Amino acid sequence: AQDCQVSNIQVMQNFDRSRYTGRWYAVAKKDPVGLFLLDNVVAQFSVDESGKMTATAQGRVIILNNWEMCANMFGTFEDTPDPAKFKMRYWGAAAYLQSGNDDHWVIDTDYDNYAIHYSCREVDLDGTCLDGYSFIFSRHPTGLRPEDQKIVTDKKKDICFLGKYRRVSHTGFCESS
Ligand code: AZE
Repeated sequence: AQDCQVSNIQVMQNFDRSRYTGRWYAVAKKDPVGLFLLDNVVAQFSVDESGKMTATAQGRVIILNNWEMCANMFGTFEDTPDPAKFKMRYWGAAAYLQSGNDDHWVIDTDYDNYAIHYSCREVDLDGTCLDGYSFIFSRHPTGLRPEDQKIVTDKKKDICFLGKYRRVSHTGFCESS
């Protein structure tokens, strides 16, 4: 099932954005090229009155000349024909933070414990992902439940990012800001 073609990646069936709302703790991440959220990454998803999905995210970053800070980020999601595939426009609370427009795919979630997110920024000529990132989220700040770990490992393989993740530590760095 893994030919690593971005266009063949299976996403969550019948994705329910309202069940996805609330707080998610990043427990692992696969980095893209360039600047990225380092650790202490927490995301909060909402659905507004009109049904549009929005999110905020926090995470430790190091910008410019080794300036360490907590990045407060915002994202708005544009729907696509697939309910689990979005376009995310994102920006920082401060102008010197990053902004952009990325794919935002929900690969799998049980809504109550784990979620696997995927974003390919650049598809290679052969159809595989040349530059992408992914977050493994948990509802629990302590990490994934043992029973969810195999599901997550299988999905990492399906999206061809197995072995490319790093653990995301939570030290409280962003809790005061
Ligand atoms: C994501 C999900 C919730 C909303 C947002 C997310 C992504 C944020 C970034 C932030 C990068 C910031 C940098 C600052 C210097 C996927 C966690 C906005 C990609 C690099």
